[in-house]
Amino acid sequence: MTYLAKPKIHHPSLTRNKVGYTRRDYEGAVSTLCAGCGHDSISAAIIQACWELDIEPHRVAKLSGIGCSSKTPTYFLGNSHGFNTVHGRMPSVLTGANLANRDLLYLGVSGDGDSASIGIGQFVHALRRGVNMVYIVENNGVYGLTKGQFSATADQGSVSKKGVVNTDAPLDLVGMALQLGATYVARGFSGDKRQLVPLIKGAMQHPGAALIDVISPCVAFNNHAGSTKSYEFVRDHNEVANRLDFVPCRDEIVVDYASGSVLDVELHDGSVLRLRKLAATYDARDRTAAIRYARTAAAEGEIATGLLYVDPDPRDLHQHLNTVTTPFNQLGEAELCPGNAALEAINAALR
Ligand SMILES: Cc1ncc(C[n+]2csc(CCOP(=O)(O)OP(=O)(O)O)c2C)c(N)n1
Ligand code: SF4
Ligand SMILES: [Mg+2]
Repeated sequence: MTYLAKPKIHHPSLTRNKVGYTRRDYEGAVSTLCAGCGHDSISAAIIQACWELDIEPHRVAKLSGIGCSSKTPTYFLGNSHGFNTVHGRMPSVLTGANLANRDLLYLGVSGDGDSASIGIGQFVHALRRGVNMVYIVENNGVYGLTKGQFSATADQGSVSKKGVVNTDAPLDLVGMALQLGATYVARGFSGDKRQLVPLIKGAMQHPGAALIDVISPCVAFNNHAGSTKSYEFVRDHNEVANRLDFVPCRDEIVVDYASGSVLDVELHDGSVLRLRKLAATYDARDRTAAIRYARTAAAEGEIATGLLYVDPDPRDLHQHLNTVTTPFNQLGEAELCPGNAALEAINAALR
């Protein structure tokens, strides 16, 4: 209940991370979602990832749209910047904020309705522009907040709680992100925290457009027999491509299993994404192979999860536009207003 405030006092024995915060410092308000909603597990995974990565909460900007999923930023990172936008408009607000201040870590949280229905145009362009962000879609195949209508990610043939069969073809956000040029593409399951936390950590360290499509069952409207987004269905049809470990550059890199089954992807800052391959020949650095792998799994009725694609050397929107590195709020009047002569020169160049 939101009227029950969480106590602010911490037990002195709680473990602190390298920047001096306890795990509790990364929490938010008490969740008002239904008990058992997958979205709450994703919030817990985000809290865990930020604490383990020693991220200072005030360095994070969390943005969302409208929906049960988009409410969740209230329930984590209570000491971070937050912006709850209009339905489906999170990506453009995030893009603007990122262009104004590249020094923050941008976390976009959305739902399948928010991103794949009303916000599909925004989803598409933020990814193809390479906005440096972690974009998490909490995907339950329905509009949970408005009581369970099929969303655009609902599989063809899946059955609603009231027995209606979905006849429309689904949008596959992972397939789209791969095709659109996103440089970190993963799919997780809210019921598999062991897989999800490292996927989020890897995305947070990735300096480019990172999409994580997280299957997140809606226990109120889409967790019955006939749904392909229920806990039972996902557990039975989860085709795991790899297990990811994130090794920060400060930690020693130790190989603890057969090197043939391990792919180490070194990041710009010396950190390493260690992928223990479960699909033997799978190479997460091959975009075409990733598209093929995800499509083949889907055609066989399975859901491909894991880190499906990563570009170890990505470029982002700032590099594409050659923007100034200093955040706008640190620029002085002289830089922000170069004066009439400079404006005249620009206008003259356009005539
Ligand atoms: C412009 C506009 N149109 C429609 C709505 C109604 N609406 C609120 S949330 C929502 C869908 C949310 O679905 P999703 O993003 O999947 O979130 P979930 O609740 O399933 O987590 C809709 C259609 C709205 N708030 N604003
Ligand atoms: S309606 Fe569904 S998505 Fe919304 S809080 Fe309840 S279980 Fe979660
Ligand atoms: Mg939804």
